[in-house]
Amino acid sequence: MFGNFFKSPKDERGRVPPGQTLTERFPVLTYGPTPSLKPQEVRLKVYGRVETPLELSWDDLMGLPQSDLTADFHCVTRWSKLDVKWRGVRVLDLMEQVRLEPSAKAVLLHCYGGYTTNLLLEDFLRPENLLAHTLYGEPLPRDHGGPLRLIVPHLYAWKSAKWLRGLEFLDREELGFWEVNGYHRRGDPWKEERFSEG
Ligand SMILES: Nc1nc2c(c(=O)[nH]1)N[C@H]1C(S)=C(S)[C@@H](COP(=O)(O)O)O[C@H]1N2
Ligand SMILES: [Mo]
Repeated sequence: MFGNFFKSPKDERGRVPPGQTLTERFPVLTYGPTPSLKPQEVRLKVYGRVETPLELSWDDLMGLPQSDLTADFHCVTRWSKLDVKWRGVRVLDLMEQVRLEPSAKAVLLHCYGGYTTNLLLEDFLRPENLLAHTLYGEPLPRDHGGPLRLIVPHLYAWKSAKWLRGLEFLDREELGFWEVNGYHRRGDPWKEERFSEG
């Protein structure tokens, strides 16, 4: 509270995690191919440790409440971009449609193109997390993950899965693509959780 009292909203102090540099640009970071999907082709599957698996169409997603999010974006390759403006469906609004089994502890995010990344439920079920389809008021560009990507602002951006296709709920943590290849299982930029210790 007091920290913010003396700052203008755009003040950068205290917003750039250790080891990061600000950029005004919005670089594209993709490993592997960039899928090409029309919104009407997108299906979002919700499965695993859920009482009833779901498959949402684009129209289903657009029928859910729509929310705006302004959030800072931190890539583990050491660039950060402040105040990125997204619009989409909050994870918590989507999860109103989903009944998790009590054993559910984690989620593995699956993407068109084969990329995966993992989150614990406590990191996934946060009020700011968004399934984004709009960036600065325009349809989310394909190279930034359009038609649909996840945004998880409090962790490094490799957790913000582009071209999202599935949420697989699990009773234990299962590592995703970068996490298997040496990145940290959680990825908190304020703790510089860049790489796994192992
Ligand atoms: N499907 C998919 N999602 C992904 C990636 C990817 O290669 N494939 N890269 C991640 C990484 S490392 C970062 S930094 C952000 C980059 O998002 P941007 O390309 O919109 O800047 O997307 C993340 N989500
Ligand atoms: Mo990244």
